[in-house]
Amino acid sequence: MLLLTRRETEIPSSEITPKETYEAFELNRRQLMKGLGAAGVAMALTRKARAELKIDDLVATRYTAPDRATTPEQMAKSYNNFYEFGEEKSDPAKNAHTLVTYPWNVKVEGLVAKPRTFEFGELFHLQPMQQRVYRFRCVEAWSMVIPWDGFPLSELIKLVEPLPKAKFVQFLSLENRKEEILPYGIPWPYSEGLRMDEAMNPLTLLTFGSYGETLANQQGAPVRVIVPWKYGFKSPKSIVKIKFVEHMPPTTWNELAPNEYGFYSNVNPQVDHPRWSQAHERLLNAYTLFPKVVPTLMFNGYGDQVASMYAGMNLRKDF
Ligand SMILES: Nc1nc2c(c(=O)[nH]1)N[C@H]1C(S)=C(S)[C@@H](COP(=O)(O)O)O[C@H]1N2
Ligand SMILES: [Mo]
Repeated sequence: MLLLTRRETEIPSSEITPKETYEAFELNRRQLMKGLGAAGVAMALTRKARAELKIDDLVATRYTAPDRATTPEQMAKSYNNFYEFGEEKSDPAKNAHTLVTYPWNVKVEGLVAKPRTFEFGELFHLQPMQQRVYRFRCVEAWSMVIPWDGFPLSELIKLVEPLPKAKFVQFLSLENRKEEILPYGIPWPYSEGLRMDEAMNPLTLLTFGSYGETLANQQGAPVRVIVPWKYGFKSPKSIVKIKFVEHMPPTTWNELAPNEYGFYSNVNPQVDHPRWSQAHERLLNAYTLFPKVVPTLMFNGYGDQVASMYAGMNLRKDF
């Protein structure tokens, strides 16, 4: 991991990735697209190919880490919330092997000029990969520091050309009642949403991997969204549909308990959850019996990049 600056700054790829590596990837990508076409690219990412894929070799741009140690990889992959696969933090790692991630399509629909269904391989090759080390804050007052691999969701959004009427984006996760269980009477499928400007923010990552490898099933393989300035539940896993809509879409937690989970759910140490404080968090970035407790940062520390989107809003009301 490269730690060049204290804060997340975009570092031109030329400064970090050897030029040859990036050019090789670009060449590879273009040859793949030209020689094989979309179907071929899709074929090139069969389940086996994907399992062997080192996303790290494809990373063209790297964001530097925050002032915190990175969570050990095994910790990030064994302490998860993925209610489709159980209620306990250890359940997803045990149960998510039943998730079938190939073939996988993501349907992009609604208020767009160019609706389109992407086969996973097409989606994967849309843009050069970036690695972004983000703070990740769960609403349950614990947090991790995770290197995610993907590219800004905005790149996909630009491609489908949203209509002026599109004001929100809804994400729907895989619905597979046969293999999965949803506790607390959570309705299928898991739904999340962002306002259009939030979805277009360069920090919002369409995510295919972590720690330089393809996502583990329990992390939401093969593709999820990561929104680092919001509580973790706003980062939907294993998505199959992206829908552009005019009105604020229904979202799983907001529907379930609107007084506890707002639509925006920006990380905010000043607005407590009705049942606990959000002022601090347990920092899960080292193997220790008593994790460090640190103050939670407004917008999870991403205020410079996101606060302007909420200027003039009452963040107690629109929590
Ligand atoms: N489909 C789906 N996405 C989901 C969840 C879920 O239960 N189902 N849990 C959310 C919650 S509460 C958190 S904290 C993060 C956890 O992501 P991680 O396991 O990669 O840390 O995923 C979010 N995305
Ligand atoms: Mo969470």
